[in-house]
Amino acid sequence: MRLALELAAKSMFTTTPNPRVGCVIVKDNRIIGLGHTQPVGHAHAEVQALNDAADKGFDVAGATVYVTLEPCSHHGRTPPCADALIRARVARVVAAIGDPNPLVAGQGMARLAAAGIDVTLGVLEEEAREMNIGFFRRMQHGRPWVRLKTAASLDGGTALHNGLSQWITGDEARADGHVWRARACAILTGIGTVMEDDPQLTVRAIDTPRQPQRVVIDSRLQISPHARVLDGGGTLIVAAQTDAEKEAALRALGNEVIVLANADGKVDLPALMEELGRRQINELHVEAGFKLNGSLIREGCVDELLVYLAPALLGDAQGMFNLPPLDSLEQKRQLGFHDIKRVGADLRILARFT
Ligand code: AOF
Ligand code: ZN
Repeated sequence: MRLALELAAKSMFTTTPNPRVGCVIVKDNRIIGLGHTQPVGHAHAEVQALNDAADKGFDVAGATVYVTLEPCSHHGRTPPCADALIRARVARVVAAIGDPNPLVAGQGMARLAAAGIDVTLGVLEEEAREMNIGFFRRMQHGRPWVRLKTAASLDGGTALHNGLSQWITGDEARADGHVWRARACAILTGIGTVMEDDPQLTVRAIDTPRQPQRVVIDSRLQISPHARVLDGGGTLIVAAQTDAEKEAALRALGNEVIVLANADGKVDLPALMEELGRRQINELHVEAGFKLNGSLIREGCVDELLVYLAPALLGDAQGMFNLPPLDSLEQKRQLGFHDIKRVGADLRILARFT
């Protein structure tokens, strides 16, 4: 199963909106087939592994199949993996975790068991869930897993009081940040960052076969048609009020505009998360300024902070999150450290809201 998880990681940047799954087929104490999920519409991990074994001339009848997600039982863009395993007459299927997709949800294992195959569920379950944390979140809650990335000095500063912000963290941290961008289904920022930094919001520091969907929160449709985040089109702009002329101009450039307003006339952030869930966004990567960061946290739209901390002090500087002052410690937002790693000269912290 550990090997199957390593195979699943090979599809980290490519399978969205499908989960990343790995599969290992073993017979007579030999590994005879390996597979991992192909891009959407193509083979699932199990079918890849069955084909791999067949290509190498092995007969999989009587073999044991280790797979990091319950085999599917439905006809989606591809036929059910459970049926392929039954046809191949494997003896045993060990799955790390059940598929939360309501179209599957236990039926894959049930179908295998009904065909007389020995089934085991729940091996390295936590690791398997982590591999597809966004897919699980979307299937179970209809929203993406939201990871908010920021970089700051050791004293939490992101920009000088005069607004000047340059690279605080080093090259390694920047490249590492692009790995997190690459695995996300979508990258979100705000109009403030677009106007100040003119970011492209693409993955450039590492090789990737797929660019995430770009999303800009722009309540009053202030975005310039020349903003680099619109390069090549395909960007989703989320406004709180309509402006037919501006919308038409943005659409003519191949972008999409939607209006999602709350009672305060701002973009309704929780509604946006639901909308992104409907659009099959599993992992949402946020790189925004301290105001939007604060609003997303206040509205309960953030699951995880990805913070790069540089060993430097900026003094009286802009913080990472615009949050209101508290009167008592009981009101503090509690997180737990999920992972801490040194990246180049900097620290990378993954912290989750509890
Ligand atoms: C598996 N093995 O490797 C993956 C699975 O439209 P389809 O046919 O590609 O089906 C997509 C669904 O299949 C997806 O939502 C999830 O439930 C399951 N993914 N299942 O047996 C795999 N990636
Ligand atoms: Zn399948």
